[in-house]
Amino acid sequence: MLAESAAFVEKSLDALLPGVSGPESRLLEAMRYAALGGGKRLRGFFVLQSGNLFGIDRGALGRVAAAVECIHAYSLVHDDLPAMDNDDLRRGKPTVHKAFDEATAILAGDGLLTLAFGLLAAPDTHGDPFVRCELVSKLAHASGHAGMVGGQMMDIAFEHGSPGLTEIARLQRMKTAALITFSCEAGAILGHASASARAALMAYGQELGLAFQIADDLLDAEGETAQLGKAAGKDAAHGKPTVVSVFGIERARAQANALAGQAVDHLDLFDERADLLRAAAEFVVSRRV
Ligand code: GRG
Repeated sequence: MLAESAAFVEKSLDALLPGVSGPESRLLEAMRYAALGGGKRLRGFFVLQSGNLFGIDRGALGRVAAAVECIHAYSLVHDDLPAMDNDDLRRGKPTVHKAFDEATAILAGDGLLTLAFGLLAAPDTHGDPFVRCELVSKLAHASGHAGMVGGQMMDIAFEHGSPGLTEIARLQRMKTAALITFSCEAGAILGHASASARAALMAYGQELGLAFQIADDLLDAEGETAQLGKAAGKDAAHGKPTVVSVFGIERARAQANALAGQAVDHLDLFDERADLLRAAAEFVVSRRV
Protein backbone atom coordinates (compact mmCIF):
# COMPACT_ATOMS: atom_id res chain seq x y z
CA MET A 1 0.00 0.00 0.00
CA LEU A 2 2.71 2.47 1.01
CA ALA A 3 5.37 1.32 -1.46
CA GLU A 4 4.05 3.10 -4.56
CA SER A 5 3.44 6.41 -2.81
CA ALA A 6 6.73 6.14 -0.89
CA ALA A 7 8.57 5.77 -4.21
CA PHE A 8 6.74 8.81 -5.61
CA VAL A 9 7.54 10.90 -2.50
CA GLU A 10 11.19 9.82 -2.71
CA LYS A 11 11.33 10.84 -6.38
CA SER A 12 9.73 14.20 -5.64
CA LEU A 13 12.14 14.86 -2.77
CA ASP A 14 15.11 13.89 -4.92
CA ALA A 15 14.03 16.36 -7.60
CA LEU A 16 13.23 19.19 -5.16
CA LEU A 17 16.25 18.97 -2.85
CA PRO A 18 19.16 21.10 -4.05
CA GLY A 19 21.96 19.32 -5.90
CA VAL A 20 25.36 19.02 -4.23
CA SER A 21 27.79 21.66 -5.44
CA GLY A 22 29.68 24.75 -4.31
CA PRO A 23 31.56 25.53 -1.11
CA GLU A 24 28.44 24.69 0.95
CA SER A 25 28.25 21.21 -0.63
CA ARG A 26 28.71 19.48 2.76
CA LEU A 27 25.42 21.02 3.93
CA LEU A 28 23.60 19.99 0.74
CA GLU A 29 24.98 16.47 1.01
CA ALA A 30 23.80 16.23 4.64
CA MET A 31 20.32 17.50 3.71
CA ARG A 32 20.03 14.83 1.04
CA TYR A 33 21.42 12.17 3.41
CA ALA A 34 18.80 13.11 6.00
CA ALA A 35 15.82 13.31 3.67
CA LEU A 36 16.45 10.55 1.11
CA GLY A 37 16.79 6.79 1.22
CA GLY A 38 14.62 5.74 4.11
CA GLY A 39 11.51 6.22 6.14
CA LYS A 40 8.01 4.94 5.65
CA ARG A 41 6.87 8.24 4.05
CA LEU A 42 3.63 7.95 5.98
CA ARG A 43 3.09 11.71 6.16
CA GLY A 44 3.69 11.99 2.42
CA PHE A 45 1.20 9.17 1.89
CA PHE A 46 -1.46 11.13 3.80
CA VAL A 47 -0.85 14.18 1.61
CA LEU A 48 -1.18 12.11 -1.58
CA GLN A 49 -4.29 10.27 -0.42
CA SER A 50 -6.09 13.33 0.95
CA GLY A 51 -5.32 15.13 -2.32
CA ASN A 52 -6.63 12.21 -4.39
CA LEU A 53 -10.04 12.68 -2.76
CA PHE A 54 -10.26 16.06 -4.50
CA GLY A 55 -8.53 15.19 -7.79
CA ILE A 56 -5.40 17.26 -7.11
CA ASP A 57 -2.62 16.76 -9.66
CA ARG A 58 0.37 14.64 -8.69
CA GLY A 59 2.93 17.39 -9.26
CA ALA A 60 1.37 19.63 -6.61
CA LEU A 61 0.90 16.72 -4.23
CA GLY A 62 4.54 15.69 -4.66
CA ARG A 63 5.66 19.18 -3.66
CA VAL A 64 3.47 19.28 -0.54
CA ALA A 65 4.40 15.71 0.42
CA ALA A 66 8.09 16.62 0.00
CA ALA A 67 7.62 19.72 2.18
CA VAL A 68 6.07 17.67 5.01
CA GLU A 69 8.77 15.03 4.74
CA CYS A 70 11.45 17.77 4.88
CA ILE A 71 9.96 19.02 8.16
CA HIS A 72 9.79 15.46 9.47
CA ALA A 73 13.40 14.72 8.43
CA TYR A 74 14.65 17.93 10.07
CA SER A 75 12.87 17.02 13.31
CA LEU A 76 14.54 13.60 13.31
CA VAL A 77 17.99 15.10 12.64
CA HIS A 78 17.65 17.56 15.51
CA ASP A 79 15.99 15.00 17.82
CA ASP A 80 18.98 12.67 17.32
CA LEU A 81 21.56 15.33 18.33
CA PRO A 82 23.58 14.86 21.54
CA ALA A 83 21.69 17.77 23.14
CA MET A 84 18.42 15.88 22.67
CA ASP A 85 18.20 12.08 22.32
CA ASN A 86 21.85 11.50 21.39
CA ASP A 87 21.09 8.66 18.97
CA ASP A 88 23.59 6.95 16.67
CA LEU A 89 21.16 5.10 14.40
CA ARG A 90 18.21 6.33 12.35
CA ARG A 91 16.45 4.62 9.45
CA GLY A 92 19.06 1.86 9.70
CA LYS A 93 22.03 4.15 9.08
CA PRO A 94 24.24 6.46 11.18
CA THR A 95 22.47 9.63 12.30
CA VAL A 96 23.45 12.84 10.49
CA HIS A 97 25.72 14.14 13.27
CA LYS A 98 27.52 10.77 13.26
CA ALA A 99 27.88 10.58 9.47
CA PHE A 100 28.88 14.28 9.25
CA ASP A 101 29.30 16.34 12.43
CA GLU A 102 27.08 18.24 14.88
CA ALA A 103 27.32 21.65 13.27
CA THR A 104 26.48 20.19 9.86
CA ALA A 105 23.53 18.27 11.35
CA ILE A 106 22.11 21.45 12.92
CA LEU A 107 22.48 23.31 9.63
CA ALA A 108 21.04 20.44 7.59
CA GLY A 109 17.96 20.46 9.84
CA ASP A 110 17.69 24.23 9.44
CA GLY A 111 18.07 23.89 5.67
CA LEU A 112 15.30 21.27 5.44
CA LEU A 113 12.97 23.30 7.65
CA THR A 114 13.27 26.41 5.51
CA LEU A 115 13.19 24.47 2.24
CA ALA A 116 9.78 23.09 3.26
CA PHE A 117 8.22 26.55 3.43
CA GLY A 118 9.92 27.62 0.22
CA LEU A 119 8.39 24.65 -1.58
CA LEU A 120 4.87 25.45 -0.34
CA ALA A 121 5.14 29.16 -1.13
CA ALA A 122 6.30 28.67 -4.74
CA PRO A 123 3.70 29.13 -7.51
CA ASP A 124 4.28 25.56 -8.82
CA THR A 125 2.50 24.26 -5.71
CA HIS A 126 -0.85 25.92 -6.51
CA GLY A 127 -2.02 28.72 -8.77
CA ASP A 128 -4.04 30.37 -6.00
CA PRO A 129 -1.81 32.41 -3.63
CA PHE A 130 -4.43 32.11 -0.85
CA VAL A 131 -4.09 28.34 -1.00
CA ARG A 132 -0.30 28.57 -0.84
CA CYS A 133 -0.53 31.00 2.06
CA GLU A 134 -2.88 28.71 3.95
CA LEU A 135 -0.56 25.73 3.43
CA VAL A 136 2.36 27.79 4.78
CA SER A 137 0.45 29.06 7.78
CA LYS A 138 -1.06 25.67 8.70
CA LEU A 139 2.30 23.91 8.38
CA ALA A 140 3.93 26.61 10.52
CA HIS A 141 1.28 26.07 13.20
CA ALA A 142 1.63 22.28 13.09
CA SER A 143 5.41 22.23 13.22
CA GLY A 144 6.25 25.20 15.46
CA HIS A 145 5.78 26.08 19.13
CA ALA A 146 2.05 25.28 19.06
CA GLY A 147 2.74 21.87 17.52
CA MET A 148 5.77 19.66 17.03
CA VAL A 149 8.47 21.91 18.54
CA GLY A 150 6.26 22.72 21.55
CA GLY A 151 5.54 19.02 22.01
CA GLN A 152 9.24 18.26 21.93
CA MET A 153 9.81 20.85 24.68
CA MET A 154 7.10 19.22 26.79
CA ASP A 155 8.72 15.84 26.16
CA ILE A 156 12.01 17.15 27.55
CA ALA A 157 10.29 18.89 30.49
CA PHE A 158 8.38 15.73 31.43
CA GLU A 159 11.59 13.72 31.79
CA HIS A 160 11.83 15.33 35.22
CA GLY A 161 8.18 15.09 36.19
CA SER A 162 5.33 12.66 36.36
CA PRO A 163 2.67 13.90 33.95
CA GLY A 164 -0.79 12.40 33.92
CA LEU A 165 -2.51 10.91 30.91
CA THR A 166 -4.06 14.26 29.90
CA GLU A 167 -0.66 15.92 29.74
CA ILE A 168 0.89 12.97 27.89
CA ALA A 169 -1.95 13.04 25.34
CA ARG A 170 -1.49 16.80 24.86
CA LEU A 171 2.24 16.33 24.34
CA GLN A 172 1.64 13.59 21.77
CA ARG A 173 -1.03 15.60 19.96
CA MET A 174 1.50 18.41 19.57
CA LYS A 175 4.70 16.45 18.97
CA THR A 176 3.39 13.80 16.60
CA ALA A 177 -0.28 14.20 15.67
CA ALA A 178 -0.11 17.86 14.57
CA LEU A 179 2.13 17.14 11.53
CA ILE A 180 0.11 14.06 10.62
CA THR A 181 -3.09 16.12 10.89
CA PHE A 182 -1.64 18.78 8.59
CA SER A 183 -0.70 16.05 6.09
CA CYS A 184 -4.32 14.87 6.04
CA GLU A 185 -5.71 18.40 5.84
CA ALA A 186 -3.36 19.41 3.01
CA GLY A 187 -5.42 17.72 0.29
CA ALA A 188 -8.53 19.55 1.50
CA ILE A 189 -6.69 22.89 1.41
CA LEU A 190 -5.40 22.24 -2.12
CA GLY A 191 -8.87 21.12 -3.24
CA HIS A 192 -10.90 24.00 -1.74
CA ALA A 193 -12.84 21.25 0.04
CA SER A 194 -16.04 21.86 2.02
CA ALA A 195 -15.71 22.65 5.71
CA SER A 196 -17.18 19.26 6.62
CA ALA A 197 -14.75 17.31 4.39
CA ARG A 198 -11.82 19.24 5.79
CA ALA A 199 -12.97 18.73 9.39
CA ALA A 200 -13.39 15.00 8.77
CA LEU A 201 -9.85 14.67 7.40
CA MET A 202 -8.43 16.64 10.31
CA ALA A 203 -10.31 14.51 12.84
CA TYR A 204 -9.02 11.38 11.08
CA GLY A 205 -5.46 12.77 11.29
CA GLN A 206 -5.75 13.71 14.95
CA GLU A 207 -7.02 10.31 16.08
CA LEU A 208 -4.63 8.41 13.85
CA GLY A 209 -1.72 10.61 14.89
CA LEU A 210 -2.29 9.65 18.51
CA ALA A 211 -2.69 5.98 17.57
CA PHE A 212 0.58 6.28 15.61
CA GLN A 213 2.46 7.60 18.65
CA ILE A 214 1.09 4.90 20.95
CA ALA A 215 2.08 2.28 18.34
CA ASP A 216 5.55 3.89 18.27
CA ASP A 217 5.79 3.65 22.06
CA LEU A 218 4.70 0.00 21.88
CA LEU A 219 7.41 -0.69 19.29
CA ASP A 220 9.95 1.02 21.55
CA ALA A 221 8.84 -1.25 24.40
CA GLU A 222 8.62 -4.47 22.39
CA GLY A 223 10.63 -4.07 19.18
CA GLU A 224 14.24 -4.85 18.31
CA THR A 225 16.80 -2.21 17.35
CA ALA A 226 17.85 -4.11 14.19
CA GLN A 227 14.29 -4.37 12.98
CA LEU A 228 13.34 -0.77 13.83
CA GLY A 229 16.50 0.77 12.37
CA LYS A 230 16.70 2.97 15.49
CA ALA A 231 17.40 2.30 19.15
CA ALA A 232 14.66 0.34 20.96
CA GLY A 233 13.89 0.25 24.69
CA LYS A 234 14.81 3.89 25.21
CA ASP A 235 11.61 5.06 26.90
CA ALA A 236 11.84 2.56 29.77
CA ALA A 237 15.62 3.10 30.09
CA HIS A 238 15.03 6.83 30.55
CA GLY A 239 11.92 6.45 32.71
CA LYS A 240 9.99 8.36 30.06
CA PRO A 241 6.26 8.72 30.70
CA THR A 242 4.18 7.37 27.78
CA VAL A 243 0.74 5.86 27.36
CA VAL A 244 2.51 2.49 27.58
CA SER A 245 4.21 3.33 30.90
CA VAL A 246 0.91 4.58 32.37
CA PHE A 247 -1.50 1.98 30.90
CA GLY A 248 0.74 -1.07 30.37
CA ILE A 249 1.17 -2.88 27.04
CA GLU A 250 -2.26 -4.44 26.67
CA ARG A 251 -4.35 -1.37 27.52
CA ALA A 252 -2.11 0.84 25.42
CA ARG A 253 -2.60 -1.49 22.45
CA ALA A 254 -6.37 -1.47 22.99
CA GLN A 255 -6.28 2.34 23.13
CA ALA A 256 -4.30 2.55 19.86
CA ASN A 257 -6.77 0.20 18.15
CA ALA A 258 -9.74 2.18 19.45
CA LEU A 259 -8.26 5.45 18.18
CA ALA A 260 -7.58 3.90 14.75
CA GLY A 261 -11.21 2.72 14.61
CA GLN A 262 -12.48 6.19 15.51
CA ALA A 263 -10.19 7.68 12.84
CA VAL A 264 -11.78 5.46 10.18
CA ASP A 265 -15.28 6.44 11.35
CA HIS A 266 -14.48 10.06 10.43
CA LEU A 267 -14.12 8.99 6.79
CA ASP A 268 -17.77 7.96 6.46
CA LEU A 269 -18.64 10.88 4.21
CA PHE A 270 -16.08 9.77 1.58
CA ASP A 271 -16.59 7.02 -1.00
CA GLU A 272 -14.19 4.23 -1.93
CA ARG A 273 -11.56 6.79 -2.90
CA ALA A 274 -10.82 6.95 0.86
CA ASP A 275 -10.22 3.19 1.08
CA LEU A 276 -6.43 3.53 1.23
CA LEU A 277 -6.82 5.99 4.12
CA ARG A 278 -9.06 3.42 5.81
CA ALA A 279 -6.43 0.70 5.24
CA ALA A 280 -3.69 3.02 6.56
CA ALA A 281 -5.37 3.10 9.97
CA GLU A 282 -4.89 -0.64 10.30
CA PHE A 283 -1.29 -0.36 9.09
CA VAL A 284 -0.47 2.34 11.65
CA VAL A 285 -1.43 0.17 14.61
CA SER A 286 -0.12 -3.17 13.31
CA ARG A 287 3.19 -2.00 11.81
CA ARG A 288 6.44 -3.62 12.97
CA VAL A 289 8.72 -0.68 11.97
C1 GRG B 1 13.63 18.24 17.41
C2 GRG B 1 12.14 20.08 16.54
C3 GRG B 1 12.29 18.72 17.01
C4 GRG B 1 11.20 17.92 17.06
C5 GRG B 1 11.30 16.53 17.39
C6 GRG B 1 9.45 14.19 15.58
C7 GRG B 1 10.18 14.54 16.83
C8 GRG B 1 9.98 15.85 17.42
C9 GRG B 1 11.07 13.69 17.39
C10 GRG B 1 11.45 12.38 16.82
C11 GRG B 1 11.34 11.32 17.84
C12 GRG B 1 9.99 10.74 17.96
C13 GRG B 1 9.86 9.39 18.56
C14 GRG B 1 8.96 11.42 17.55
C15 GRG B 1 7.61 10.99 17.56
C16 GRG B 1 7.19 10.92 16.17
C17 GRG B 1 7.74 9.73 15.53
C18 GRG B 1 7.26 8.43 15.97
C19 GRG B 1 8.65 9.85 14.59
C20 GRG B 1 9.13 8.73 13.77
O1 GRG B 1 8.29 8.72 12.62
P1 GRG B 1 8.24 7.56 11.57
O2 GRG B 1 8.13 6.23 12.26
O3 GRG B 1 9.68 7.67 10.92
O4 GRG B 1 7.19 7.89 10.57
P2 GRG B 1 10.16 7.29 9.44
O5 GRG B 1 11.64 7.02 9.60
O6 GRG B 1 9.40 6.09 8.97
O7 GRG B 1 9.89 8.50 8.60
